[in-house]
Amino acid sequence: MNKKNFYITTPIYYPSAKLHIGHAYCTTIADAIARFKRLAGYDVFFLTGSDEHGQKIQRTAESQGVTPLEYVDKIVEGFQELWQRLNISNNDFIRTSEPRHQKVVQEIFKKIQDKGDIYKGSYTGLYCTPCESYWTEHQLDENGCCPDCHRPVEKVSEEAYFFKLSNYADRILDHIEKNPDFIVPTSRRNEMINFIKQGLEDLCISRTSFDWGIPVPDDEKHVIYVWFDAVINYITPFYDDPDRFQKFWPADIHLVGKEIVRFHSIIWPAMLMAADLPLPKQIYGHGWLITDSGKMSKSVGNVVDPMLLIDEFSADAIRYFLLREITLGQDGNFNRDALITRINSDLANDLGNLLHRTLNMINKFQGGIVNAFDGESEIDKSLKNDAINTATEYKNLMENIQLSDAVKKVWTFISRANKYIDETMPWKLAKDETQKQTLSNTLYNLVESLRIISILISPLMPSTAQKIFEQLNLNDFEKIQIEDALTFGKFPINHKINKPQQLFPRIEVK
Ligand code: ME8
Repeated sequence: MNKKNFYITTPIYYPSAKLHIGHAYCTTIADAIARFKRLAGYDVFFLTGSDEHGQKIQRTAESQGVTPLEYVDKIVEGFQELWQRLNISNNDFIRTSEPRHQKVVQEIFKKIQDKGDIYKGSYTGLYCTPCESYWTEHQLDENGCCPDCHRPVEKVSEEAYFFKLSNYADRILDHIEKNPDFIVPTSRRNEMINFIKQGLEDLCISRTSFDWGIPVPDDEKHVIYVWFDAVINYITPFYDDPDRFQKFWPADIHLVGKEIVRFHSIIWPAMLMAADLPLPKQIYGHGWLITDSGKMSKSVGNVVDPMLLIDEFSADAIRYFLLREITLGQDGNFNRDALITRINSDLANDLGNLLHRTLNMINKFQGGIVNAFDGESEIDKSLKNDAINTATEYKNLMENIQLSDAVKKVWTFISRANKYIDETMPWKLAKDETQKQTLSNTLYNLVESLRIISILISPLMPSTAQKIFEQLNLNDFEKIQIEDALTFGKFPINHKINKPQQLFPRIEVK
């Protein structure tokens, strides 16, 4: 049988500074989706990377007395270390300074140029260097500054190549209107429709004022505009490999922050149309992490370093918080107190206690052996129904990328299983010889619930899921599939479990 394929991307981040928790947020979401799709039997390609060219990087490198490549090499190493520590399962990592990327960008440029949709002209415009964006007068904010970052723009005049974006306005509008899921959420879609209806101007796609970029083919005085270069990363890994191109392109989801939806849903599709390539299926614009002092941003200096958070609380605790606390598509608050509350109540308490109590009782009352079950009470029946309903609803929610709701579903079931312990009182059953089978049934239902829970949380908190698997002494964690969570009663009988070990220590609040 042919495997189903799935391709998801994150933005490729600028190595102009270390990454903050906002970047970790986007990459964690993409990772949870990628892992869920693998769990659901898809052949997944998950891509992230670094967007290394442009004037801003060149200036920063110069100010530090190093070459741009020396400068980015070091920062990008930090990106990769962060993704490793956060347990990100990307299949490839694109650096736009790599020759494999340069080659594809030049080929696409040439292809569009040969077709007549790239021409040479002269450009005078208002340029925001931090955002690498040109703006027209009417797009500036009320202070005449960049509408995205609100910093001053510079008037720049240069000979330049242009991409005939204006040629594609009608086709793109038509595509957006005919494909309601092309831009999600709807608020972003409406913004894009309004933006296009105001008219699209041709896009200046080359620069001569600096040289840290990919040269324009046959005109090396120009480097290609960093956004034209960057979006092409999404096809770089398989552009020269027709089988893989066929397999993974078009991408299923470009997950991006809401501020760059425009580049992904208008400019990138127009470039693809010009190059006669299919368009991505969906652009998902997620919201921002806000701190008490506003949107987290490198230049404002209110960033939270994810590496320090991982050191302090563990990768899975951070992943849990990001996935649970913020509804995808909306802005969300990042707050240390809220993080600690979640860790203590949901992880240490709800999940940790369920595992600990269950394994402890099996060790204490049955010598660590999970016995066969026989018969079921009304309470057992309701727990089993809840388990299956939870797994089924979780699957639907994850398929619809309602991650936070999916997490909440699982935790409702965890609370329910804890309550089952209180209702059935295994410590009482253990004192009564005639209740031996009921005790076995109860403990069976609990470990089986934990098996299902560990499968459901595996895309969200992969190392915690694996730890639970190990404590349950189950094998083949790597081979689990979502179907394994949809049937109650798969836990092996006469099976020896391990001693419980703490998953999340309680954080003392000073
Ligand atoms: O824009 N909250 O790179 P970038 C949530 N290189 N997400 C945030 C965030 C916040 N406070 N801050 C950043 C670029 N992000 C380009 C992309 S793609 C072809 C080129 C996330 O380093 C969010 O996903 O500025 C946002 O879109 C991305 O980081 C911007 O990263």
